[in-house]
Amino acid sequence: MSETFVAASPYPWPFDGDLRPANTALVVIDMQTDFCGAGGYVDKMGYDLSLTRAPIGPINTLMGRLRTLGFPIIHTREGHRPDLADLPANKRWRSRRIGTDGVGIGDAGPCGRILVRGEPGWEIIDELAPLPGEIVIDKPGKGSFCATDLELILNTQGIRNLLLAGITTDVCVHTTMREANDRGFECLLLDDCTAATDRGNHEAALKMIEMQGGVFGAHAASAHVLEVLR
Ligand code: C5J
Repeated sequence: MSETFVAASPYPWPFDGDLRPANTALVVIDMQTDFCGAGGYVDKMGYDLSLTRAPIGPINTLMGRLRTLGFPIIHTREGHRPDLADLPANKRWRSRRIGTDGVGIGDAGPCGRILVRGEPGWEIIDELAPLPGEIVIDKPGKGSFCATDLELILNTQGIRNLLLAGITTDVCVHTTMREANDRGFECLLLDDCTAATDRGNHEAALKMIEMQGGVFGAHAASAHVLEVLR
């Protein structure tokens, strides 16, 4: 078997050089209007949308190349049932503390009810819309494994390596990376294909990965992935 390694930190990734479309998926996390669109949840909370929109271009480029090469693309959406039966009271309460109007998850906002499945704000943005046949995981939490069938799907498809993109680096992407790492998946978080609502948090989230020899996996710029896929 020929080995392929991405120039990553803190180690060339994946650990064993076994990087193929049959065992590697791109996971694009929560690129929804609520997290990066005008009038969505993050916008309403008053954060700088240019931060969470920055990964759109790099994800598009990488996703296009990976699709051409036959790598599976998996998308996730954070959201709750319209009856809010899966929305913990503390999550809702905390979300209502941000901003001045007391509006939080489950309440009506400019893009419909915030983080509620089926609402305009919950949709994945047009620029990164899933293609027919691509897997979309609906998750009620921050991690992509909690209360979803993601692990079953990855194991059934023989996928062991995960390229992680999306928003936000410090919350849903990191939680997913940690959950995946504990399940034995080999993770690479993509620096320019992820972003947080705070630049320092993004940088800190990258630095955390480098501890203990790569405590949750590794991270790299998407250019380094594109280099080895040529
Ligand atoms: C958050 C996410 N931050 N996708 N969700 O609430 O990171």
